[in-house]
Amino acid sequence: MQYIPKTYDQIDQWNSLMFIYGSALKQMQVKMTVMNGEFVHIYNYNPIEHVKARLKTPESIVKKLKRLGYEVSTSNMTEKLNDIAGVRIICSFTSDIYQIAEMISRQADVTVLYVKDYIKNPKPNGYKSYHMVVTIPVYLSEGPVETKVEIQIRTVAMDFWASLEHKMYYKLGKNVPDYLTEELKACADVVDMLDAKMYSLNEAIVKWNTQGDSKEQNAQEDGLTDEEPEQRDHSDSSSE
Ligand code: 0O2
Repeated sequence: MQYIPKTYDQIDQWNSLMFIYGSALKQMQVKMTVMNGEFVHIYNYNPIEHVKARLKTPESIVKKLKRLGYEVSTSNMTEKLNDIAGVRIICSFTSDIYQIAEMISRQADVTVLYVKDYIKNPKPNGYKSYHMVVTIPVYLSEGPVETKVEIQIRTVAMDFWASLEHKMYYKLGKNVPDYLTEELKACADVVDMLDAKMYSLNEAIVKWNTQGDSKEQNAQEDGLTDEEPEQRDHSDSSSE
């Protein structure tokens, strides 16, 4: 964020910052809804299962700044933290993730600052997700304010794992027995397997449907649709 508007500066910097981040989140949510709607309209398929948006809590902001060794200030908050506004997009298949990421990058007013692909390069604990840090302009009366939003894109299965791991372990950090770490890693492998299986199952269903459609089309071209044999039977019997 390059500047904090003067009018807000006088009132309350914290509240005005959170207002701007909150507005950026709302804009991202609208973008997701439009993108998903367009996809349904064109391909009759919705890649996005659901979207969660959250503003980082004051406690979490202070904790993260301290953990990173920065003084707690509004300027450090906007400069050093990239996930004050966060959007999580949950989709069905890994292939959807890259398609959604591509659609987001193509948006004219979105600037991708960087990407962390924890799907191609999972964390040692097994964490998988696709992270993008982008900026989006929030249009205030004094002009646009480029605002950072962290976007996490993951499958339902990856989200299930990450949510549980977050509750059980991620925030505790150290002092967790090794066997728990190993169990969580083993669960992450199961998630991998499930995602791969569901993907190939879906591919098989799509292929089967497409074959069904082309058989139907061929039959129609040959004059052999489902209804026609019946009609032929009637005409045959009437002629007998
Ligand atoms: P919370 O409570 O979700 O806010 P960067 O922002 O890129 O400068 P950072 O923050 O280390 O550096 O980025 P990273 O590694 O991409 O992680 C950002 C967020 O991803 C985290 O935010 C988590 O939400 C999620 N995340 C990253 N690693 C893990 C993990 O191992 N397990 C789980 N469950 N989530 C993870 P916060 O602020 O750490 O937490």
